[in-house]
Amino acid sequence: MPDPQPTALITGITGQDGSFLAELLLSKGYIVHGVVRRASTFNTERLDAIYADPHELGARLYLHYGDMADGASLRKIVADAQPSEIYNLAAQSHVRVSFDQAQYTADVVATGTLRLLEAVREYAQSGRPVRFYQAGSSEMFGASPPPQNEATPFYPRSPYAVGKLAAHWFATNYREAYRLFIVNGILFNHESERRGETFVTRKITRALTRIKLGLQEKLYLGNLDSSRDWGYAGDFVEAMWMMLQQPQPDDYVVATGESHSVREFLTIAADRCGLDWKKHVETDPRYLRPTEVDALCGDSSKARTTLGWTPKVSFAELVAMMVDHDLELAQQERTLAEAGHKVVSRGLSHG
Ligand code: NAP
Ligand code: G4F
Repeated sequence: MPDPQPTALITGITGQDGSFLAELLLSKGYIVHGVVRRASTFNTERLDAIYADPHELGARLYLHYGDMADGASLRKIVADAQPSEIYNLAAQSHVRVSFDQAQYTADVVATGTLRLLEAVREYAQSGRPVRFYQAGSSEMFGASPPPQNEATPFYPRSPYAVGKLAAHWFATNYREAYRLFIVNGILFNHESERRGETFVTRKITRALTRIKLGLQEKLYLGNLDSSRDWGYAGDFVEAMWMMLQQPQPDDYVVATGESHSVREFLTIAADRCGLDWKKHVETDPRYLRPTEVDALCGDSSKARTTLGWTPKVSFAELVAMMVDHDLELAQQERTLAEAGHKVVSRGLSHG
């Protein structure tokens, strides 16, 4: 029997995927609760389009302060929200940063997931049926050569990837030990105009469009030879939802099946801007990783056959969408600069 008033709880709701997923679930009639960590600046920008004051009639989005490092807050939020579905998207999700903040990353990504699973185990004992999505990553395959699917051995290459693998096995163990409906999504890279600006795709589209409009001179990057299976975040959150609608919990790889190097991404983005990237890009070793994941290309046959999932946005469309969006942002920045406002330098970012 479908839940008459489906209610979802999303950790990481302020992130790229969290914002797309919240929009998707609201469009399907869900009540959506999200975990937001306290910050001294606003971190809910990606939710601006869907946020309504909870006092307003008909509001269906509720935000709660909490943190993956704080099990008590997670237990309280789960008990208050009474969700029928939980999507665990919260993470320190930057691979390069995970080498600098290894213990913190492990705590949030791995132990944080365990804290949430414990809260869910307690909640499930009250008799309320609940389904749980764990945001796994293709980084868990790491050094295993492509194509990667559900049967590919894991070989993580960063503290982030090791943390995600621990979370994957915590989720699997809780599924088996307590017969909970828990799925592991193993998602390959997915991007959008909402992607964080220190991930390579957005770093490139932000910088090239600013260079085009004279707001920046150089773009500093690391390894241009690695390749990734890049899809569109809007398509990928649909797969998350589909996984929780199945009769049985399982694990699924979600990917486009097409892989491109960072250099190729750079070339296509620069072409769209009418720039020759070789005149503007320099390498900086600070962006290299002590251990790199060279090649990712997913085989998502299982998700396509079982879930009926298929990506809609092509690689070329994704690059164009991101460039066009960032060109508009750069134009706004230039207008402000021409009106005498200070232009912020982005060259020192650590991503
Ligand atoms: P993202 O944009 O970096 O968002 C991460 C979210 O986690 C943000 O809402 C962030 O809050 C929150 N968060 C970080 N630390 C937290 C903590 N200690 N307690 C509570 N919340 C915390 O990541 P994304 O691209 O949307 O990815 C969503 C999930 O999928 C992540 O788990 C990521 O590792 C995984 N994943 C992503 C991809 C991809 O290509 N995008 C692929 C595979 C797996 P703030 O906004 O306050 O920072
Ligand atoms: O954009 P990236 O930082 O993404 P990465 O490491 O693939 O991780 C992303 O995807 C994972 C799924 O596979 C997620 F689990 C994870 O949370 C995150 O969303 O780097 C992509 C590639 C790497 O090979 C990196 O070495 O781009 C290369 N790169 C080259 N120069 C750079 C840069 N990456 C960044 N961030 N910044 C650079 O300047």
